[in-house]
Amino acid sequence: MKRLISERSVWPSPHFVQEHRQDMVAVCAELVTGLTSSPARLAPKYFYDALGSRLFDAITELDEYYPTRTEAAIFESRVREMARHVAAGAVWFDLGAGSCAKAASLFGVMRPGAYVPIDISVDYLRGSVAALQERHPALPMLGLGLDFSSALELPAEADAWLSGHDLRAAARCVFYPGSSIGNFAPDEALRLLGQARALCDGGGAGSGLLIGVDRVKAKAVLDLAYDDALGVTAAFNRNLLRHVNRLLGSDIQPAHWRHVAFYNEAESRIEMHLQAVGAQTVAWPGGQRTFADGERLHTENSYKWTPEAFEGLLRQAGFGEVTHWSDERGWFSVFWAQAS
Ligand code: AVJ
Repeated sequence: MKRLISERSVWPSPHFVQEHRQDMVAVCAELVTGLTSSPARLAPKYFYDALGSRLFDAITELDEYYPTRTEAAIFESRVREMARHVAAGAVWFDLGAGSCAKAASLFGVMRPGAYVPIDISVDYLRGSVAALQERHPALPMLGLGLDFSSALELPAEADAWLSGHDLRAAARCVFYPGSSIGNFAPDEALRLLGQARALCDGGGAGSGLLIGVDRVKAKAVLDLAYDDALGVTAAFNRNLLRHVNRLLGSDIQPAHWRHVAFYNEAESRIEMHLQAVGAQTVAWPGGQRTFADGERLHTENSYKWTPEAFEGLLRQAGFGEVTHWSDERGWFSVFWAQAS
C-alpha cells in the first residue's frame, strides 16, 4: 500500500521510560552498610552527581588518561570493518549512554534501525536524546532509565515500544563502550555479559555485543592514568564524599581524605581508595564511625583484561564468534561478540 507523503513526514519524537527508582531509604541503608564495613567502601556509581560527571569529562581530556581517546581512535579508524559485523537496521541498546555522543558518532556508518539509550536515570537522557532526535528525525528512539548494574532486563513497556515499531524481529546490538565493564569483578562481569547475551537473543539473526575493554599494561602507565599530575582524578574521587554527604546527611570532610590509586597486578585491577588524613569521626543521622589515621575507604575497582581472558569471558557468557580491534600499542580493545 502506498503511503502518503504527509504521513511519512510525521517523524517520531523520543519516548522515555523510567524503571522503578531505588528509594532514598534503600540508598541510605546501602551507604551506611558501606561506611560501617571493614574496610569501609562506597560504590563507584556515587561518583556521578552533576559535578562528578563533569570531573569525569575532565579526566577524559588528561594526558595521562588514555582510555577514552584510544577507544575513540579505534572506532574512528575501524568503524567500516565493524559495520561488516553489526547488522544495518539493528536496534541499538546503549548502556550508560549519557550524552549519547559515542553511539551517535557511529550512526552514519552503522545505520541503526532504532536507538535505545539506557542510563541509571532517564533524566540524564532527556536532553541528549531530544537533541539527537532532531539530527536523526526518522530514527525511533526510546530513552530508558534503568540500573542495569543490578539487572539488564527490558521492562515490559520497552518490549511494547519495540513491537509498536515493528522491531521485535530486528537484530540487536548491545553497545557498551568506555570500559565501564571494568567496574565489575570478573564474576559480576560474567553475569552482566550473560544478560547482554540474553537481550541479544530477543532479537533476530546478526545480533551481538560491541564493547570497549581496557587492557592489562605496564603498571606505571596505569598508575598515572588514575593519579594524574593535575589532581583531577583526586578531585573526582573526593567529590564522592560530597555526594554521599548530600544523600545521607553525613559530615565527611573531603579535605581530610587523600586520594590513593594504584594498579594491583595480582588482581589485574586499578584500586581507588580515600585514606584518612588524621583520625576522624564521621556522623550521619542515626549513626557514626571512627576512622584511624591512614585508614582507607575503598571507592572503585577498574579491572583490566587481556584479549584472551576477555574473549574467554564472552564465550563463557554464551557468545559465539568474537572479533576485536585494538590500537597499535595494544592498550585498549573493542570487541564484537556475535550472539550465536
Ligand atoms: C568510567 C569506569 C571506565 O575505570 O577508567 C576514571 C572511571 N575512575 N578515572 C575507569 C574512572 C577514575 C572509568 N570508568
